[in-house]
Amino acid sequence: VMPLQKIFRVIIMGAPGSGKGTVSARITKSFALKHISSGDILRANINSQTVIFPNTQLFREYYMVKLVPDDVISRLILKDLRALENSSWLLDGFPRTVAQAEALEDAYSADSVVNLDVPFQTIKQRLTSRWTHLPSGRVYNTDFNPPKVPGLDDVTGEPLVQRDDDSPTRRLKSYETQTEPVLEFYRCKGVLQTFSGTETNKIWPHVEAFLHVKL
Ligand code: G5P
Ligand code: MG
Repeated sequence: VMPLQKIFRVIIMGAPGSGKGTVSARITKSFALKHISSGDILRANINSQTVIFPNTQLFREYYMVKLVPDDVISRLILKDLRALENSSWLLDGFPRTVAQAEALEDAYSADSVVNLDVPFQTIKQRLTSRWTHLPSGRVYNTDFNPPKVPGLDDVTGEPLVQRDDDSPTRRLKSYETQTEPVLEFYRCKGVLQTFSGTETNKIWPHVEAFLHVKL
């Protein structure tokens, strides 16, 4: 892991299923950044039945269909970032709306925003070969990272499910209307770096080379 000379704050962006989690895991293997994933934080909160989502059904509804309200997610993420005051971090899944980007900007400025630009058609194909363990949010892909036993979660052995076909479409729509304006927000600040492609393995070397120079 490459140690950093100064504190560095990086955001990774991209549509649902574009590979943010996969690329983040590779980044934190190579660079000393702490990975903060909004999706992981939300899932951890739901699993521990904390006050933010006392109702599992409500969370599922958010998780599958719509975004969590800006004030709820901003409060959660900023609390975690404050605990990392003197560390470098990699933020994944947040901000997803301009209101969230502004809330973040009030506290911290991003040094760099890595944008994964993957065609929607590729993402739709990817999501149809995707299987999810609903209680934990663990995801598998029958081509890319299959479960050890087909149809079963590696950790609990419980059955995996596929989301209804409609849900990727709706999530991509929400990305287009609510999250794409965030890219513009960072483009104006001069920190946006876009990486285009259809395969994570081909995008990754470019991201790695960029961060080597940047960090
Ligand atoms: P999440 O958890 O942030 P999303 O919607 O951003 O979820 P996700 O699923 O986490 O999307 P990702 O991290 O961009 O996608 O991608 P990934 O998991 O690495 O890869 C997706 C799949 O493709 C995996 O199965 C992977 O193995 C496979 N894959 C990767 N690369 C390749 C490849 O090259 N080829 C192939 N064939 N496969 C590949 O958010 C979840 C929910 O939480 C709420 C929302 O409701 C959201 O829907 N939420 C927020 N709400 C409001 N504001 C926020 N800031 C929120 N953050 C989360
Ligand atoms: Mg993710």
